[in-house]
Amino acid sequence: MAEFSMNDFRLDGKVALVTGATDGIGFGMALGLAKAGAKIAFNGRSQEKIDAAVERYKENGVEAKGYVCDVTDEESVKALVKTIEEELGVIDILINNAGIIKRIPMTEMSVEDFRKVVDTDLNAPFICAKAVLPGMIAKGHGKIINICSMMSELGRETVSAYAAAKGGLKMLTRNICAEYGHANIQCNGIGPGYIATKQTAPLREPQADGSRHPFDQFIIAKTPAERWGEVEDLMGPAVFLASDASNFVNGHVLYVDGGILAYIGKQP
Ligand code: NAP
Ligand code: GCO
Repeated sequence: MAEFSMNDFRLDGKVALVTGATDGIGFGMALGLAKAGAKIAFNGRSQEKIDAAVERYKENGVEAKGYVCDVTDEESVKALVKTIEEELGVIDILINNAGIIKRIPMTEMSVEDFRKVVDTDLNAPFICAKAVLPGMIAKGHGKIINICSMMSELGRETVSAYAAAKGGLKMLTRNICAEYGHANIQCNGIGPGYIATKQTAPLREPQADGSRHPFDQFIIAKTPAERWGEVEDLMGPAVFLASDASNFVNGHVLYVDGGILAYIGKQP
């Protein structure tokens, strides 16, 4: 029997691409992977944000390589993967993190807006996974982590496109596992609960009288941990799913939600 070692959690020498890691959850997970030894490549849509992020990585002791690339554009993603292979090496770990949300009641939502969300949150993870898989197959191993959501399991008012995309991403995760598990590729999801980032800032905005936003109060009441998650809460789970310690974990979505999915919520 192979011996277990804490080194199985290390990522020394591994090349990781974290999409949309100029800020928020992606930035936090990329820092986590770097602390475990991985070389970090990340992308975003503007040079300005990339430059600012590279500086923030440096302040945290990480030499990350940032690239301008819109993940919805297949040619741009193919070029990104080629450049990373030349500059850092073949990608061992892909985290499909880039994502957007539009909170619009379904009957008022344009088809264009619906498509834009699905394009970023579902089609782009397909494009990125498709681009890295050949290199991973040739190398004999690979880790793909798709950032899912509470909305991979639950619905709520105004987020039809996001829920459709994140539910689809859960199934894309299982399908990549089913199709490429034989090639020693593990594809898992992380389903963050409600995490304090730019994306959820409007849901935490204090009211004019200084009181907490009703949605903020609702999330505290719905989360057994009684708090919003922080990006740091995603670091350990990301390292685990990127490492050899999870080599027989495949097609799974790890919910990192302070217990939301286990709880019916507090009586008002
Ligand atoms: P965020 O702070 O808004 O960050 C999203 C990132 O995605 C940005 O850094 C943005 O980079 C990038 N991005 C968006 N569209 C892109 C595109 N077309 N190409 C390249 N990059 C793109 O949001 P977050 O809260 O950290 O969310 C990160 C991921 O976690 C998303 O998939 C989100 O759905 C998911 N999630 C969030 C929560 C939460 O509570 N916050 C919970 C569950 C799941 P640029 O602006 O630099 O392009
Ligand atoms: C919303 C939120 C969520 C979170 C997250 C939950 O409007 O309900 O933005 O969708 O961002 O994905 O896990």
